[in-house]
Amino acid sequence: MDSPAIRDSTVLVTGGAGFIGSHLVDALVPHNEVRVLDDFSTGDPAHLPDDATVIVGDVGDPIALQEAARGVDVIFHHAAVVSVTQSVDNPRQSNRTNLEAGLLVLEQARQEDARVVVASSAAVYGHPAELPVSEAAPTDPTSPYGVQKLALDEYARLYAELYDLPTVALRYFNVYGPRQRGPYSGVISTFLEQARADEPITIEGDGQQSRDFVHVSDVVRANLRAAATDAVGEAYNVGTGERTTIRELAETVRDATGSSSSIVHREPRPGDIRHSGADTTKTARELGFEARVGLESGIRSLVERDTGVPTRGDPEKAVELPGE
Ligand code: UD2
Repeated sequence: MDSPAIRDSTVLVTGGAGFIGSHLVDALVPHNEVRVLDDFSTGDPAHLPDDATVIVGDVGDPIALQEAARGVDVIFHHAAVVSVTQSVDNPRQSNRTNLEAGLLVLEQARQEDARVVVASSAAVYGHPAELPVSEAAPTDPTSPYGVQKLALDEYARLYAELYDLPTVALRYFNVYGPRQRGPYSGVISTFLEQARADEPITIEGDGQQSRDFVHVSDVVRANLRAAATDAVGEAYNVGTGERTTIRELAETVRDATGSSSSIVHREPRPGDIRHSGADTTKTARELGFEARVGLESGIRSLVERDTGVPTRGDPEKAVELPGE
């Protein structure tokens, strides 16, 4: 394994019990003093290693945040309302967590002179005019969630410019991997659950829409790079550069599970993005990051984790990693 990009530091992971945050905590814990601020609204305490210090609280609560951030070198800001639908239903509530709390984190980082890595999203692009979509493409979000992530992403850049705060915004494409579950968890975990239960795999629309699926272990590696880079004050796409249609995905999941599920089509999702895929040039050049886990092997490792069937290589490897 490569040597870790961040060592002997005191770090805070907001949303550290969540899907992405908890994998990041696992990667950081062996070499750093790690604090987690999480209200467990969607995160799971069972995901947290014993070595992390847990502060149970809302990231939007200045007192809790102040306590959690005291003396830290880096804040990884992953606390968020991740459901796009929830943001449409209640824009003010998601704004409070996704934007106002993010601003609090940036302010707290100024006090502590800490680096901040913020979780941004491909949602900032809305319907991309060109594919693959580069960081220089126009931003045109189609949901309150996207607007909130865009504002946070812009604030991160502005704090670098105005206050010389080292910030990095990571624009995640479609992240998948172990621990992703629940009603807003994404198409891969939904298809896997359906396939395991031999229930119909439900494609919304014609299945020709496409996404750039990036494994959570790669997202963790991107965070570790962001914690170390000199190229701050920038936003970076975090994807693989490969697009897969939802139809192909359904077939890949069915094959990998050996399921007898049928593949059925439902009504398309209103407002669905047709195609989404990252231009990874800037991230590779400036952040020195490229995704390593291809979709098929990523899905295979998820299936193996569940069935316990050992296959080629180490199924845990894709999640164990990080390091540069
Ligand atoms: C992703 C992010 C979201 C936001 C958005 C920005 C996830 C989980 N969500 O939403 O947070 O950043 O990108 O554009 O990464 N689908 C089916 N059948 C199902 C479930 C989904 O066909 O049972 C389709 C769905 O209609 C869509 C595609 O799969 O075309 C991906 O859906 P998703 O909810 O996993 O992610 P997405 O791209 O809408």
